[in-house]
Amino acid sequence: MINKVKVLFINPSPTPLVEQEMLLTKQPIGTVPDFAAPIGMIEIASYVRNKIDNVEFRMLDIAKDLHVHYLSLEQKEPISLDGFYKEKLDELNYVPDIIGISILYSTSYKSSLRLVRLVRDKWPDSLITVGGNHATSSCDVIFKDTVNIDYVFRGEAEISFTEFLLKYVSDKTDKEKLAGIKGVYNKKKYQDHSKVYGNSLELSEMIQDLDAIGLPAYDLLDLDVYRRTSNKLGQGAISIMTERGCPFKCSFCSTGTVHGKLIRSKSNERILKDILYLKNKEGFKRIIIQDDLFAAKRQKFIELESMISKNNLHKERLFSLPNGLSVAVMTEEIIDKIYSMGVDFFRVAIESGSTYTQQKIIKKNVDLEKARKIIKYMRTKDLPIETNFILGFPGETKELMQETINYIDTIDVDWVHIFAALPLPGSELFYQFAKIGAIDPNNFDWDMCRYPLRNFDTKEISAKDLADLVYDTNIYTNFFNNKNMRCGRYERAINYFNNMVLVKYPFHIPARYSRFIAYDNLGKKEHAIEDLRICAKLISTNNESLKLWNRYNREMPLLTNFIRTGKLSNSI
Ligand code: B12
Ligand code: SF4
Repeated sequence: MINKVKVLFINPSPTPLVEQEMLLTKQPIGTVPDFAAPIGMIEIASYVRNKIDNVEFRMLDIAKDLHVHYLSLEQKEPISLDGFYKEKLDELNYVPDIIGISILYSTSYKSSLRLVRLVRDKWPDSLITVGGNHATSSCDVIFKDTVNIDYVFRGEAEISFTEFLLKYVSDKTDKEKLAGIKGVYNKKKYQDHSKVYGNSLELSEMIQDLDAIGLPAYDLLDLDVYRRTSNKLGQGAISIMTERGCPFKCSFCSTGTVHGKLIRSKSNERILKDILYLKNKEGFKRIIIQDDLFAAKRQKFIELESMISKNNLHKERLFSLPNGLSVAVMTEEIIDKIYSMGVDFFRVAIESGSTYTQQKIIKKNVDLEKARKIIKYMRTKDLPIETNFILGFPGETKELMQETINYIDTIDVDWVHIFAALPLPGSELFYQFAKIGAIDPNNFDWDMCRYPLRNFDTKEISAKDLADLVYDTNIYTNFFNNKNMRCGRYERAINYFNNMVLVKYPFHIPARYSRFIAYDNLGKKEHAIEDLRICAKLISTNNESLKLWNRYNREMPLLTNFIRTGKLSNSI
C-alpha cells in the first residue's frame, strides 16, 4: 500500500502576462482571454489513475478563471496579477506534494514564472514540475530564469510522470533517482547532459497505445463553465484529441518536438466512447477536435464517420475542427465524410500562396491548385470555409508575400486568418530567425509568440511594415473585399462580422461599416442606419475606433458623408 500523493495541476492562461495585468486592472486589451481544456494534463491524470492507486489530482484552471473574470469584468474591482493568482491558490484550500504546470504556449511562460514564485512561497516543501511544448524546448531558459522549478518534463509525460510518482512514493528525497527518469530534467542533469548532447536532450518515453489513457480526467475541470462559454463567446465547448504526431516538416510548427513524426491514434471505439460521454453524460453541444492532422488515416476515419452517423451524432453539427485541415490529406471523399459527420465549418491550412515559399522556405509543400479545387468542392456543401495564411518568413521577399495576397483574392472563402511568422521554440523557424540574428534566443520576449504581431525586423521586412501588411491584408480581405459581400451572400457576411468581430470588438469600424452595407443590401434600412449612427458616435468617443477610422476612412465614403451631412446617401 503506497501513501497518498497529492498532485496539483495548473493550467496557466495563454494570454501574455502584460495583457493579463491590464485586464485585471480593467484596462482594455482588445481581445478575449482564450481558454480550452488542458488535454495534456487531463490525459496524464487519467493514465496515472489507471496505473497507480492513491494519487489524488486537483486542477487550478487559471486560463478558465481569467476568461470567467473577463466575462463579468464590469462588476469586478481592479486586482493585481499576484492578487488574482493568490486568491485562486487560497481558494483551493489544499497542500499538494507535487505541483505540475503545463507551459504549452510560449505566451504562458512569463505568467507561469509568476505562478511558480507564488506557489513556492505558499508551499515551500512541494516539488514543482513543468511540462508542455514550450517547456520541452526551453530547458536552458527555464533553469537560467528560476531556481524554483525542480523538474522539467520533456515530451509526452504519461509514462514519465507515472514513473516519477512511483519513485516519489518509494523515496521522495532521492532527487537523483527522480531526475534519472528518461526525459525528466533537474538543473544538474540538464547541465551535465547539455555539455554532452547540446540541444539534443532526451524526451520522455512516448506512449504508443493511446487507448491506455482511457477517458481523459474531465472530472478535474469545472465543466459547468466549459458548457456555458468558450473562445467563441456564448457557445460552450469541450476539446478532444484523437491522435498525436505528424510526419510533415513545416518550418513554422513545433508540434513534432513533443509528439514526434509518427501518427498514433486512439481507436475509433475509444473516440466514440469519449464523444458519447461528453455529449450524453456531460451535455456538451459542441466538441472541438484539436487534432493536428485530422483524417490522415483515411480508412480509419471513414469507419469513424460511419460509427458517428450510426449513433446519430452527425445531425446536430456537434464537431468543430479549428486547427486547419491539411490539403495533402483532403480528397472529395474525405470532405464528404467530414461534412456528413457533422462539423460546423471547414478550415483549411494553406499558409502561403507562393509555390516558391511553400517548397523552398516553409517546406509545407501545399499544392496550391489542389487547395483551390478543395475549396471549390467544399463550397458545394452549405458550410462556411476559413483559411490560414502566414507572412514574413525569413527569405520571403515582399514580392513573395504579395503572391500570397494575390492568391487569397482568388479563393472563395468566408474568412481568412492572416498571421506573422513567429519563432516558436522547437520549430525550424526559431533556429532560422536566431541564425540570421533577428532574435536572441537567450533574451527574447516570449509574450511575443502570438501570431498577429512580432517585435523584430528581418532584412526583407521591418516589424512595423509586417504588422501593417498583416493588418491591412486582414482588413481588406475580410471587410472591404469580403468574398461573401462580393458574391451577394449578405446574411452569411453579417454572421461573420458579428461572431468573428463585433461580439468581441464592438468598436471595430470596418466590421460595423461592412455590416451596414450588408444590411442596406438586404433592405434592412433601420439596422443599416443604426450601424452608421453607432460608427459616427464611436469615432468621436472611442480611441480604437478613431485609429481605425483614421487609417481606413477612404474605404468608407458613405460614413464620411453621413458624418458630414447627418444623412444616408442613396448611392450605395
Ligand atoms: C489545441 C491547441 C490550441 C487551442 C487551445 C489549447 C489549450 N488547451 O489552450 C487553441 C485553438 C485555442 C490554440 C490557440 C493557440 N495556439 Co495552439 N495548439 C493546440 C494544439 C493543436 C494541441 C494542444 C494539445 O492539447 N495537445 C495534446 C496534448 C496531449 O499534448 P500536450 O499539451 O503537449 O501535453 C503533453 C506534453 O506536452 C506533456 N505535458 C503537457 N503539460 C504538462 C504538464 C506537466 C506538469 C507535465 C509533467 C507534462 C506536461 O505531457 C502531455 C501528455 O503527453 C497544439 C499542437 C499540439 N499538437 O500540441 C497547438 C500549439 C500548442 N499552439 C500553438 C500556438 C502558437 C497557438 C497560438 C499562440 C496561436 C495564435 N493564434 O497566436 C494560440 C494561443 C492562444 C492565445 N490566445 O494566445 C503552438 C505553441 C507553440 C509555442 N511555443 O507557443 C502549438 C504547439 C502548435 C504549433 N504551431 O507549433 N491552440
Ligand atoms: S503545421 Fe500541421 S502539417 Fe505541418 S508539421 Fe505542424 S502539424 Fe504537421
